[in-house]
Order: sequence, then structure tokens, then C-alpha cells
Amino acid sequence: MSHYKSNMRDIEFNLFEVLDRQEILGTGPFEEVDLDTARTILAEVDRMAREDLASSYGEGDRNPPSFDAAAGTADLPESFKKSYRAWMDSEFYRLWIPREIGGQPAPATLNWAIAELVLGANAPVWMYASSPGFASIVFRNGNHRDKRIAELMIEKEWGSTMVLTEPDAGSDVGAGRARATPNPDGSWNIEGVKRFITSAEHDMSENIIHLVLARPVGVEGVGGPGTKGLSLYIVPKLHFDHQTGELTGERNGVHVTNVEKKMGIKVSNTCEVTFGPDSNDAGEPARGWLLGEVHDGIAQMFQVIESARMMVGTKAIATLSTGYLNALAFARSRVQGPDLTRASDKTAPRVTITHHPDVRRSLLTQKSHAEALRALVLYTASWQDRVMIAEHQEVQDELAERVNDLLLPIVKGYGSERSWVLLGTESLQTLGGSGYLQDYPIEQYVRDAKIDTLYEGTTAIQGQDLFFRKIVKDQARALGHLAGEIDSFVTSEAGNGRLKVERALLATALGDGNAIVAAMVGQLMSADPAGGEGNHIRNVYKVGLNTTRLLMALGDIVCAWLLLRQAEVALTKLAGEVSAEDKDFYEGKVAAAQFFARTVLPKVAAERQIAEAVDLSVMDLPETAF
Ligand code: ST9
Repeated sequence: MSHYKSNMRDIEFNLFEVLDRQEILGTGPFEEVDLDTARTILAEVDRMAREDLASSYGEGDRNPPSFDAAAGTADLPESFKKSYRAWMDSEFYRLWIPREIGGQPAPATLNWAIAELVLGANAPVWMYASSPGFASIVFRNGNHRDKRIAELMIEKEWGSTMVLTEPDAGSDVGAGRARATPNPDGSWNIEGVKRFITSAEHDMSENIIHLVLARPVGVEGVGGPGTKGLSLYIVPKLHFDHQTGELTGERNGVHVTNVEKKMGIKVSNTCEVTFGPDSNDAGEPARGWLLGEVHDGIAQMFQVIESARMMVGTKAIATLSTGYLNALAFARSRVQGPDLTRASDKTAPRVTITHHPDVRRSLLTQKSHAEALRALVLYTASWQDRVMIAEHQEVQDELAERVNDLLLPIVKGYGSERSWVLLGTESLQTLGGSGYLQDYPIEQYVRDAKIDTLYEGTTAIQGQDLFFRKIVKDQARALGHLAGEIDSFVTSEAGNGRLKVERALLATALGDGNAIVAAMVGQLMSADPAGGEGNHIRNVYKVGLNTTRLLMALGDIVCAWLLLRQAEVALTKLAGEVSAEDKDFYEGKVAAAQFFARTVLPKVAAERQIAEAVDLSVMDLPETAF
């Protein structure tokens, strides 16, 4: 039986009952993907995810690739390769990529819905298969040569990687020391050691294209300190003819020098990669080509990172969702103890654990969060749809870009934190001691989901990104828009009287969220010594003590709003004729929204108090006192 339990009903509810994606399917840039096609694709990906992709999930964990240092290889289990092949052969990746390189673009909402199914079933399949996405970035930013390379990456199904991190440059990408020196033929020699490089070695494609950040040296005007001095290079594992794609038989000086042993997603090879000759100056140089012949590496790499952060958030919620549905299936059949009302009666019949209040609390906690986070991913994607439509019309939808940017750290940071914690504290816990066994998939889910709070920018980085870049630098334009939308919901009559209490709770939480932002802006301004007496640069620490708090509080508020919007839709449906199955579904939507509003939102007030009262005592504590 498949470990993966998808929630197609909720995915379709989001797409077609809340976000009304049927209005854009089959139109504009999505001309070739109409509603029927979208539904057929979703059904097929769902089947494939539960069967072909999920089938190798456990095997990849129990028998992960092992690194052969002499050969520099880390071959994947056959079962995993079969899952990967099934996904690649479906060619659904073409829905992501531009027409010019063989794509058939679909709305981002449809693509992220598909992504959820694949990521929930077997996330490393998606990660190894993201090369067409990388090719899109190469195509978008590249010159004539690079555009051809992008085509070849897709035609030949080569693998790809994003290469930023170094042993001493993780969150601080700008501290990277890898260097690039120009050659007379227009190529560059790359030298340095990179770490934590996903998919840098495997036996599923004949070549791998690395997109490498390195600092150009010896060229006037480029290559300064920090991230802005980094350029992005296309560095192949094996050299090839840039026109035909034929491998020249020449090995490039790019060598995997270690594959990490990890807590989870073990089948996803996480590699140390050494570029250029070794410390004895032996070996071939690692030659690469500057992407687009412009020194704009960090901005180019962030095009990849933005997509990857969305991917990580989607992976996290996909895992929470299947974790919840596995816990629910267990709870429905597990008989244990009497009903609490008959606890003192030793002869009382034993009941399934779904009768116990604390199990119900736990299940609704899981359900409401999984569905809230799915709503968050797909709502964010709906702004990406707007960006795509505008680009197709050759205009810019600045608001859509800004709101998408604002939501990304919430999807990634809030989504991954809530998912990994709830998988452990609630989903696994529902199974009692059995949850700790490999007989059930949840212990693997917990291990596999932990990484989501770490890679592609830790939660701390997401919190800083949210406040400094997406709120302060944006002058709160996107935040103002979103807060305005939430405000109109709370002041509306949404829910026909049944959501009155919840709208009031949301109004209070929105006020508290705004107050946290205001407090942090005040703290930031007081850190400007030019601002006058009482101002001190150290006050910026107060902001830093609050950034993760703000990330989580805004996540709670936005998620509550999205769930309540869904409850409003559900209540409207319930007022008409619905099947028994739909009645249960819609009642479940209303219950999840009410539960989330009543149990999560009141906590935002406490976060506000803490944020406003933050002082410098934590920073004043001598390190030796920790
Ligand atoms: C990793 C791999 O963890 C994990 C698994 C990968 C799985 C791969 C498979 C999936 C891939 C999907 C690929 C598909 C592709 C696409 C498909 C499309 C169809 N937003 O604030 P400043 C830029 S890899 C946008 O001064 P610092 C911006 O250009 C490791 N841009 O930063 C900015 O200039 P300006 C992941 C942003 O203080 C410039 O950076 N590692 C954003 O110099 C400088 O900004 C990390 O994620 C943004 N949010 O550096 C690193 N932020 O201001 C985490 C910055 O002029 N660390 N830029 O616009 C950070 O993010 C740091 O905050 C820092 C700080 C490095 C940015």
C-alpha cells in the first residue's frame, strides 16, 4: 500500500472553488492548457505520485546511495531510478518551461498543485528532475550560446545543480571564496570547494550542468566583496559541443569529493564538489562560461532560489498533509480505552481513538494547518499566475511581483517550521509508540521534513528577508495591500453570521500583527544614531530578536484569513444542494477554519506583547554566562 495519501479534493477546492483558476486556464499564456486538460493532468499526476513515485520512498531511505571515493560516484537504488524515469517520461515538466524550449506553460497554481503531489510522494524525484527549471533560468538570462545550452539540457535530460554554499559561506553567501579567472577563449577557470550541493552526482543522466557562483578575479570593475561581486557560471561535469551537445570525451575539473550522510532525504545526494586542480595542483582545470556574459550572479541565482524556496515550502506542507492523513487513518481504526465520559466504568466498551478529545484536538490541529498551508502555497502561486499573464502581455504587474515576494519567506519559513514541528508533535504522536516504528512512514516524514527549515535559507534568514527586504525595503507596499485585503474580509459579512466570532478574532490578530511591525520599525529607527537622543545602533538587535517572531505571527494571520475565506465558500455551498460526501468536506472546511481561528489567533496577542517588550538583556549577557 502506498505511504502517500494525497488530498485531491482539497487541491481541487483551492484551484476551482476558491481561486477560480478555470477563468485563466485555456487563455493567454495558458492557451494550450484548458480546464479539462488541467483536471486530466492532476488526476494522472495523483495516480503516478501514489503508485510510481511513492513506491521507492522507503527503499531510498533504507538503502541510500553510498559514495565511492575512488570513482567519485554515488549511484542511486534501481527502484528510485524507476520512479525518476516514470516522472521524466510523463514530460509534465514541460508545463513549467517556456514554449521556446519545448514548454507548454501552465499557470503556476496548477504547477504547484502538481508539485505538491510529487513532493509529498517522493521529494527527491522532484529535486533530481528540476533540470528543466534550471534550463529556463539559463534560457531567460543567457546569450545565444547559453540559450542553446538550455535547449540541450532539456533535449538530453541532463541533471543540474545550484552551487552557492561553501564550507565557510552558508547563510552568508557573500563570504564565498571560489574564484573565476578568464581564459583567452572566453571560458573561465573556476577554483574552490563548494558544499551541500544537491544532486551534484548520480547515475541518472550522462551529464550534469552546474550553475556556480564564483568571484571573478583579474578583471577590472568586477568581482568586489560580498554577494554583489559574484558572477554565475555554467560549468559542466563533462565537456560537450555547445551546438550539438555531443560529449567531447573530455572530463571537466569538477569532482565530487564527498557525499554527506544525512538525517533524512537520504536518496538525494548532497555533495561536496571541488572545482579545479587539487591542493597539489594536479588534475584538469574546471572550465565554465559566464551566464549571459554579465556579472550579475546573485540576482541570477536568486531566480533559482525563489523557485527553490517555494518548492521547499510546498514540500513541507505536502509532507504534513500526508502525515495528517496517515495519522487519521490510524486513529480511525485504532481501538484504545473507553470514552472519557465512561472512564470510571471498567466494563465500558473500548472505542477508536478518534473518540478521545485530545486526539480530536490533535487531528484538527493537523488538518487545519495542512489545509491552511496548502491554501498559502496556492494563494501565493495565484500571484505568480498574474505575473505570468502580465509578462505574456508584455507589461509588468508590479503589485503581483511584490505580494509574491512578500509571501515567499512565509511559504518557506513559516510553512517548513509548522510542518516539521506538527509532524513530530502531532502526526507521529497520534500513532503512539507505533509512530516511532519504521512500519509506518511518519518517522521518515519527520526526518525528511526537518531539512526544510534549513536549506534554501534557514528560518532566521527567512525572517530577516521578510522584515528588512519584503517590508522595510518595499516600504510596506505589499504588506499594506495584503493587510487591506484581510481588513476588508473582517469588516464584511462573510460567513452569514457563522464566522462572526472568527472574524473578530482575525481583526484583533491583524491589529496585533500590525503592532508588531510598528514596534519593529520603531526599534529600527531608534537604531539610527542620526535620529537623535536615545537612539543607538545596538537597538537593531531588538529587531533581530523579533524577526522570526514576526514571520510566524504573519504566517498565522495570513493562514487564518485564507482558511476563513475558504469557510465562507464552503458555507455558501452548504446553503445549496450538495452530496453527502461534499457536505462532510465543506463542514470539515468550516470546522478547520473555526478551530484555527480560535486556537491559533489568540496567541498573536502574546507575541505582540513580547515583541514590544523586547530589550537588550539577551544581547548584554556575556557569552560565558550561556
Ligand atoms: C540550497 C539547495 O540550499 C537546497 C536544495 C535544492 C534543491 C534543488 C531543486 C530545486 C530547484 C528549483 C530550480 C528551478 C528553477 C526555476 C524554475 C523557473 C521556471 N529575493 O540583501 P542583500 C539578491 S542552495 C530576490 O544585500 P547580502 C538581490 O539581487 C543554498 N533577490 O544580501 C540583492 O540585490 P538588491 C541556498 C534577493 O547581505 C542581492 O541578493 N542558500 C533576495 O549580500 C544582495 O542582497 C541561501 O538561500 C530575495 N529574497 O547576502 C542563502 N535577497 O538588493 C541564504 C537577496 O540590489 N542567505 N537578493 O536587489 C541569504 O538569503 C542571505 O540573506 C543573503 C545575504 C545571501 C541574500
